[in-house]
Amino acid sequence: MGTYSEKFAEQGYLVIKSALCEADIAPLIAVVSDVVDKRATELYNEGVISDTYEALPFEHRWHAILKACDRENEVFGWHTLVFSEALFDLITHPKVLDVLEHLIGSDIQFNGDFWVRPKLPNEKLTTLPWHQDSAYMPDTENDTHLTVWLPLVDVETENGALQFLPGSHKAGLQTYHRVPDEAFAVPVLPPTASHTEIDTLDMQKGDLLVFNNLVFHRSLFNRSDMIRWSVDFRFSRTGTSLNGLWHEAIACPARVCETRQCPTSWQDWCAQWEASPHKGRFI
Ligand SMILES: O=C(O)CCC(=O)C(=O)O
Repeated sequence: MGTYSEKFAEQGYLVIKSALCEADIAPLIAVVSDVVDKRATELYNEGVISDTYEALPFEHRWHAILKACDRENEVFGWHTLVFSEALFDLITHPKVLDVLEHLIGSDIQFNGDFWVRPKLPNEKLTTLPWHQDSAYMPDTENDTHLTVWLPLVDVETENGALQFLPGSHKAGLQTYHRVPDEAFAVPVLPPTASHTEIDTLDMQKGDLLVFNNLVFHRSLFNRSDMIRWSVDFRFSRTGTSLNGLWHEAIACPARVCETRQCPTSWQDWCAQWEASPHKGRFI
């Protein structure tokens, strides 16, 4: 497994093909599908739509509902809507933690940050510019924070794959500024000027991507007619300061060295969530 960590150190990211199986991901897809179904029923009962598009597959239904009422995604990602045991089980899945263990050791904390992204066709809101995650997580650039990103549908260039600049983490956190019409801060200097190689990640359901908080990446425009659903969550070595990040209140230990088990139960995490100040702050 030495190659895992060597490649990760060199590139700043890593894709593990078929790390998970259909049964590992299906419960979260069921949660997301339920959210879509509930929203469709509400809109139908309010008389806003005349069809709930029940027969449409996961990768089309939410888009069809929004199109029918001439609406768009209100947010780039879903948080509270998908808070569930299925999500917790995926975040703390031994297969996920086994990958992380090769990179940061076996004392692993979940940082509390998670998003399910409904990336719609032709949508700017969910098309993220070149960035390093530390640009959006103040005071994290001196520690390692890992994002695990899982496609919930097969992903390729056409429907909004992620692109990476291999090795770009080695130059550290760059300077960012806000520009008109961009929802996210962007680097002052375009990173492609110093990194010519762009790696576009075609990924299948079950593949696992892990990347660090300093590697440059972006999310392509979705030019297909399907939704590019994905989920991502973040981790660090236990004890790494989260410096008051908004999700700190729902951070928890995910694996302990002695047993290599997750010491946090779903009930524990639920209790943290119930007590957290940001509960309900995000959709
Ligand atoms: O899922 C995406 O489209 C973007 C994800 C991303 O850039 C991130 O998690 O930092």
